[in-house]
Amino acid sequence: MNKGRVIKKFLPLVVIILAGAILFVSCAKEKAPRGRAGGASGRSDIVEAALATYVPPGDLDEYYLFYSGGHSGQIFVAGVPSMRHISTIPVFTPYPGTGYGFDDETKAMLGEYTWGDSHHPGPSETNGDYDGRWLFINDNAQGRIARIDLGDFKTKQILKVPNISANHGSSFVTPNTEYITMATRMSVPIPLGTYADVSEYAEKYNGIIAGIKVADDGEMSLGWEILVPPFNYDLGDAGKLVSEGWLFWTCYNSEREFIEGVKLEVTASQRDKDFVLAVNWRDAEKAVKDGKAQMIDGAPVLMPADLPGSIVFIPLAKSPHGVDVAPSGKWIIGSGKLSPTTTVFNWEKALAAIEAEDFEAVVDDIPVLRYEAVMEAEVPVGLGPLHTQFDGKGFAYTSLFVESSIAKWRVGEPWDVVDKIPVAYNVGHLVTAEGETVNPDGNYLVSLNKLSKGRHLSVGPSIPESAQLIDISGEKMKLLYDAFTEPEPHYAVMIKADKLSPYEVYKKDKNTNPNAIWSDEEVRVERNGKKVEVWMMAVRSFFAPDVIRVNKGDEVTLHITNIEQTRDELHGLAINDYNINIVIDPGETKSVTFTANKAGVYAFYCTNFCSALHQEMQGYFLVK
Ligand code: K7E
Ligand code: CUA
Repeated sequence: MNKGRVIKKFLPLVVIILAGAILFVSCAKEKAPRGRAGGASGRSDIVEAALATYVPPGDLDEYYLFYSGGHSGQIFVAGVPSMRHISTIPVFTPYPGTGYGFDDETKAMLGEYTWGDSHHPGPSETNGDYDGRWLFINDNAQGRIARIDLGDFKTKQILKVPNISANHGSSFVTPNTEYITMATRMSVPIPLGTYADVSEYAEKYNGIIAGIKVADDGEMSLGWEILVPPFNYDLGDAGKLVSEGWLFWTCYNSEREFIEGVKLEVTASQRDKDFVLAVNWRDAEKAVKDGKAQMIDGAPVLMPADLPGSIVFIPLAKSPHGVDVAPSGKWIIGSGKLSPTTTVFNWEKALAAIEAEDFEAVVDDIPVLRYEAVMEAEVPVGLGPLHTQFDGKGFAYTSLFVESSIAKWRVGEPWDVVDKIPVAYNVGHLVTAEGETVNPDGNYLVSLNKLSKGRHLSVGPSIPESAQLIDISGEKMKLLYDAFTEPEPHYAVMIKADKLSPYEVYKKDKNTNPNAIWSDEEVRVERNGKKVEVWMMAVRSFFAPDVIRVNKGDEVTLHITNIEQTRDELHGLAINDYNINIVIDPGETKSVTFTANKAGVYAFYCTNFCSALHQEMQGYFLVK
């Protein structure tokens, strides 16, 4: 065949391909509707998924996704549906990128610890809906809870609570942010610091559950604690609507054993059922007010006997993990890691059973509701159910760790599984858009997987965690996107972007820091014996003063104000070889105190690239 003939023969085909390509490009410009099967529109699932997650340059995502950072002690912020990582909020861990843990204030907040294990972000709520004010998060290692202000995305408070050992069943927030949960995951002798051998586990070890009170300005304080049997209190949730006023925790190891050398995974799986613990927080609050609590290590601690009718166990199979309250508040959904079903409890029936004292047993003064009296359904979701979320359309989504998939099931008769999707791999938590509010959005689900097994470029043996975005707007779930984060997200929350209105600079007139300065005239150095205090200013592109003279052994405090009122004009202050790294946002004032323990000449400079002459933003710290 000569060339001419080949062209003639294939020309029609080339025209068709070109026309197809043009059509595709013009289609691609429209945002693909979510939840349509690829087949119907003639596009492949991959193209559909790409269009559904594509957020064009300059456009913004529809939701914030706040991932807990696990033992990195941080929170990661991403956008949905793009899944792009936008920011990291340091909480329990110093973070040089924002200077967190380097200035006096954040250093004091972190105290003696340089890490935490953040598991469950809990957004503040008004009438059961996210209100965009704060985000709370627990430390599973140190019995702490933190508050992040969603105005500036910064950690404002870290509260350490006495008697709590490993705060895992936290931070679950009541519908009007009255209380946040805390609970002991690993029972120990109370108060902390008491010695008793593990051979005395059943008699001398205890769990504690706690209610953390939140003031109108977000300030957290300990409301009450309750001494509970030495089980492992695991996940929690706050009741709403029908179950408003109640808090729930799952627990395992109701065998109350810790036998040295005998695996807990064996001893804690002997009983067919463990429990969900339910507590009425208003009654606990009242009991403390009525003087029923005893002070243990500075904390008001109630005994279950102080709370008749206000604390109950509900039996749940088997080695429970997640407990999740449905949007109506009527259904309390508990999942046992070793059970092939997830269990739905009817809270109206539970209230009636409490009223009628319809108990099957009493454990350490805590009545146990009769399973048959309160159980509404056992939904055969599949193997290893952990956590459940909701879509606002009458369906629930349960993560199946063992089966490595997510089950979608009907909340209501006939309580059947309607869809399943495999995930890669071994999902822990999952989150739907505003999925634990009274009013879930549906739309998207993120599967927080424990293993990623090579679905990304290899980075050696220490690998990232995987999160998969799934479209839940249609009948069938559809996988859209694989994203990765540093270790190790447990739970995440997805909040509609327009619920938040972060500010972009600290307004000068709102800066109440007594050490703030705004002009050259206020720049000064004061010496008082061996104490040197410097009021310093940073602005494009210089520091004032640009030379600081001290003597070896002086205690130096620098108060530095970034006087910029322009968005994105951050400055940093690093003093070389002195481990000083402060980042000051526009309009912000920070202080850092240290001892000038090395003589010599040390340069300081601005770490944030702030202007064309950013490199010139430097000075000298002279130590005689
Ligand atoms: Cu990883 Cu909520 Cu701490 Cu389940 S927990 S997976
Ligand atoms: Cu200021 Cu660079």
